[in-house]
Amino acid sequence: MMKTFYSDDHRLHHANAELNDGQLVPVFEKPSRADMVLARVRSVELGPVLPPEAVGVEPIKRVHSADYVDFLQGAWAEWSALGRSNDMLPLAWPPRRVQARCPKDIDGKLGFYSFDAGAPLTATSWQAIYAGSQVALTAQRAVASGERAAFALCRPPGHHAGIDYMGGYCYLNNAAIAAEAFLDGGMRKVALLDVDYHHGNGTQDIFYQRPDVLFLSIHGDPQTEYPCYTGYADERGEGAGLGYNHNYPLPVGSDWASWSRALQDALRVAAGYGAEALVVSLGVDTFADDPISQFKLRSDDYLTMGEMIAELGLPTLFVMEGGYAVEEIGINAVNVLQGFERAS
Ligand code: OKP
Ligand code: ZN
Repeated sequence: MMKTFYSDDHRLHHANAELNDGQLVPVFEKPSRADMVLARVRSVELGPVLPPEAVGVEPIKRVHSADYVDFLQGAWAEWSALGRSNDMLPLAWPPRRVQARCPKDIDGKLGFYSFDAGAPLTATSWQAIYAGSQVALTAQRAVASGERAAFALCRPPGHHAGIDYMGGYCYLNNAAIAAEAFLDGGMRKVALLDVDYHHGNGTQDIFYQRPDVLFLSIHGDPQTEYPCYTGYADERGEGAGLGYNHNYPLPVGSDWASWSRALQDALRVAAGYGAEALVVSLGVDTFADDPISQFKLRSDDYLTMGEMIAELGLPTLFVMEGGYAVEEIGINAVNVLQGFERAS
């Protein structure tokens, strides 16, 4: 039995539109994603579904800057004070070679605290974003107190969110917040494996100069795939963190044969690291029918993925990230968890 942590508050984040191929289209990152995963958790009787505890904002500020968290929390009030009621989207960013200072104006702030226009904020987004972080932290507590594994059914996702910026549907980096909570609870080393189709640039940013979180990410080659500028294999960490960042960029069209070779290598690196816990950024947009991604994994492959992850033998926290083939997202995500359970 694996416990799932979940809050209905995710529904409070439902933006209207995003830019895709030069036009505004309905958002891919929508509430039905989490609803489908929850329905699958229930129909296969994975285990109990539990609400988050009120862990609070402090563990969030261990990972994100206080000014960024305050911005997220207060953004809508600033926006609506100007009489605006559409979703908030940034439209200007500081270019290279300027001394970027955060201005007073909300449009300036939006660009200052983001790296793309892919993270809209609505009137109630903060409540959903915050609830997601509490889901991750509550699931983390369950694993820290002895559960072999737990599932944080977070929405919106988090792995593109860096120390002080949002982007790519992500606002708070739930997986990074949970990894930090393991360390703050007394662990010395945590491994964070990101299996989402997109490079976890935010997670990489947060831990790039640190040796206490090993970051491993398997994703589409940044030469052609979002988030466009990071995820190359030669990004290996910096300073004390050198050697603790491992990227596995794979070409568009990669199938389970090549994807699982990368996973095998990542798991070998993780095994040699001596982690006391594993956090998995669980995106299932590697699925062959995903509408915005281009790997070729099939539903059964996710069972094997879970089995392989279980073989590490570490206390494991799964944190939901991407996956946009809504009809199959529940089957695919829960297959990872069932494969894990089967091999544990
Ligand atoms: C978030 B997560 C594709 C545009 C990509 C942003 C994707 C964000 C993915 N035409 N837009 O990593 O699943
Ligand atoms: Zn993704």
